[in-house]
Amino acid sequence: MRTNTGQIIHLEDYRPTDFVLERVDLTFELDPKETKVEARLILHRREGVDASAPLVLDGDELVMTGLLLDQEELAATLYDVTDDTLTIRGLPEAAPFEVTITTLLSPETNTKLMGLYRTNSVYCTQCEAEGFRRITYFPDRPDVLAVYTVNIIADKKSAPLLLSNGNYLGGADMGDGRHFAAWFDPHPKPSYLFALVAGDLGVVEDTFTTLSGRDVALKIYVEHGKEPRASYAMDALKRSMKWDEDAFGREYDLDIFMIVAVSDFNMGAMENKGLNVFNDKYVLADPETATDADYANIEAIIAHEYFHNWTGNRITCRDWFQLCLKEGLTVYRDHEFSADMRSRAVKRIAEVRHLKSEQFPEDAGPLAHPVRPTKYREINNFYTTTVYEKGSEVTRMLATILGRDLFKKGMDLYFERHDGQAVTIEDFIACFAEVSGRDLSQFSLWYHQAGTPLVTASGVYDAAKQTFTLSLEQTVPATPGQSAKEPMHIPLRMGLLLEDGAEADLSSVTGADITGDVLHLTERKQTVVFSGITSRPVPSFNRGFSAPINLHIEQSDDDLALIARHESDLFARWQALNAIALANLVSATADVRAGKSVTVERALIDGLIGAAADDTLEPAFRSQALSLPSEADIAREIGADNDPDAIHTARQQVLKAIAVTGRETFLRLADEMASKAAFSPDAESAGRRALRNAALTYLVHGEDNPARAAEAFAAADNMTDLSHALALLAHRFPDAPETAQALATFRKRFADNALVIDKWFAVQATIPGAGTLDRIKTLMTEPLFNGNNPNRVRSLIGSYAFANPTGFNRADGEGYRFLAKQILDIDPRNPQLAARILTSMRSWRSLEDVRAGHARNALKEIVSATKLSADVSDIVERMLK
Ligand code: 0A1
Ligand code: ZN
Repeated sequence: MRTNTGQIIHLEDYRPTDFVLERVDLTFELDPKETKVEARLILHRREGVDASAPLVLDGDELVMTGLLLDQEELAATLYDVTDDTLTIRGLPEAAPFEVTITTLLSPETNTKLMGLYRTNSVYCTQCEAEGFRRITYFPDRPDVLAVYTVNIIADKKSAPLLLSNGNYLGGADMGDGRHFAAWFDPHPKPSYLFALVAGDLGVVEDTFTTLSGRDVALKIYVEHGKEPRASYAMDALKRSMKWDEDAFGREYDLDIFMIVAVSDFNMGAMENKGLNVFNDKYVLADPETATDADYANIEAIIAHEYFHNWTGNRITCRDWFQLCLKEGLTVYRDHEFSADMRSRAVKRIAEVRHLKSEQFPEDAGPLAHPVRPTKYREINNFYTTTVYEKGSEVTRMLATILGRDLFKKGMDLYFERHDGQAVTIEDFIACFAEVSGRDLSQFSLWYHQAGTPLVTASGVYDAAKQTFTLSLEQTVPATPGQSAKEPMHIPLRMGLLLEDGAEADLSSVTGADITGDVLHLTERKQTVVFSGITSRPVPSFNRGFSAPINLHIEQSDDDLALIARHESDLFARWQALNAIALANLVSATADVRAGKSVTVERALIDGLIGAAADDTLEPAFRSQALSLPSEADIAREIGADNDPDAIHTARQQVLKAIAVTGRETFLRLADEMASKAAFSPDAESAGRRALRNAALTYLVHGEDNPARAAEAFAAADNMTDLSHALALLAHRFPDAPETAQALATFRKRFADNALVIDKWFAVQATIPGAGTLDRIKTLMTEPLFNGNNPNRVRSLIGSYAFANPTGFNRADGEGYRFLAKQILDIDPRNPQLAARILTSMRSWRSLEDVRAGHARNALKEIVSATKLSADVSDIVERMLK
């Protein structure tokens, strides 16, 4: 295990390397137990660097069996090896030199899934962030860009396929049962983008002609027999390639683009140059086994990894502090792609729901950090929703502030100026400052200040003067290591809705800059006066969620209902409905805790049912309108002293009240939205399924028996409907014989499809209530469960900890103790996975005292364990601080 558990890396300590790496030649002789790697590195001393400076290379769990300098064995006095470095002294002053390092690896026993490992008999690598140093000693940092040649030698029978980055050079039979292949990648790249895959896989092939007329071979490799399930991914890939040309003018730059789907992977996917490696969950789909959400995820992740070819690969990060440079920007690009492929408003609603449920809690808890952090202990722990999703929102705000044309100009300049470089956020921002002539220093605070800003707004209408005066105030909460914050530049898209349904003209204004419908909030406090307002206006703020903030405004349900009915921005309509629902759910929770009966407001019931019944709106939007804030959303809104059981009870009662009143509407929708055509994964068909299933959810909650859900389960002809019916049964009627029957049927039908069985695990892990823990313990002894596979662990243990508020937050603390035990069990095998699952406890301080006490004790149990990984100790210590 790595021992650098105490070392903190600081941004301010960044220095370029002493040596410049020119070329890398790698030769792999693959063997499950003993793979030999020979790495030839051609380097020279950087100009101005002291002639006595040694070369220090990174390593991690390596066994070195050879070391040559310019093909000569190196005297033992000229080098040192420690657990994580190789230091070589006495190197030439100016001339280039060649270091040849031989290492031995054991892919089969590499359970961390970093470096070279085996998954289902396939050799595969994962090098981001610091996995390359587990292959050979190397300057393993993103600002070291080199050209790679890779030779792969392996047994011909078990590994007929030998892949690496770049273009295929050639190969040959070696006459001894082995064969070899050589690859050359002409684009200089950092080591984290290196990849090698070898094994026996099936392939789906296609071609794409780029905008300049070059033909690119496209290949998606999957396990034999699964080829038909890769056709949607191929389609998404071709659409991504075309979109990046149309939207950003970015063309692909190699003769071949490959994707390999593997079943053991710590994350979603990886953008290695020309050879993306994917968690198979984000490649494989067909109607029988994939839900509409799975299809949407595949489309988004295929696009994300492909888009990295320019934002990440051609232009990469100078150091890992700049991770958002590639991730925030690439998420923004994949969001825009999906918005163009699907309904923009519905996509935005889903993004904001995700941002609020994942990033807002991170930003409000002990793990909060800036989008561009300034220190880290374990970089793996910074692949966070803040870096990714908030990073994307920051890019979106830049586009909002600059407007479409200037944003595009800035991107063009960025691509032109920095192609082939490893750069910083400052370099990125400078491009936009230059093309717009704007000072973006205040805007840059979004990268540097953690915490979700809170904007409070109140308005006064003066009928005599026909003015509307808006008082705005922003505060950014204190976060770990940052107590005092500066005011930010918050671009608030807004409208003033008038009595007659029209919108006020915002151009006559004092106290703030307004461009189009964007109000630029830049001071701590701002008083903004709009003139020529002919009736009391209803302000609608943060259209399209133009800024990732919390907004507090006293607004009556009537005003919110008006927005929900008349806003021209569809997202804002949903936002208003959601605000009505959230306020009602919070007060319902207080009612439950006070032992009172729950009040469900008319505005909520009418608003939801009205939206659901409105045939002029697209079905996907109506299903989003019907979907109440989650229990976690309610807890976040309450903020402190949370009782998850009370929240659950309150939400169930509200659901039931809506179900009873809206029964006729829901019956009609369940019928009208039923599909008459063959399954298609397109957004419009998915929207109809979503609306039908939302209606079914209410109907089932309004009834006291599982008949309707059981019937839906029996009738389902696709995985979206089937898994939805299964969840309805299990969550609403966990102990009914119909549920046991459906779970058994599902298991039997899909026992040979691990990805579908993950849904079966997740459904059971998220059954509300204290009894679920025992169910999970039993499921862990299931032959279909495999504690070494990250997807299995995430679907059973991860779903429980992240997505089962009542089950996990048992008042007796058993849920936390169980998780602590699992973390300590997983950590030695796979620290990254353990650390990520542990972040499920990030909001423990907002629980009521008894639960918070149990949670603290469980965290203390982890922290006091001997031999924790850097990954887990970093997370647990920050959570306890
Ligand atoms: N760069 C990838 C994410 C990624 C990060 C670390 C990994 O290590 C296991 C794997 C993937 C992306 O943004 O898609
Ligand atoms: Zn990414």
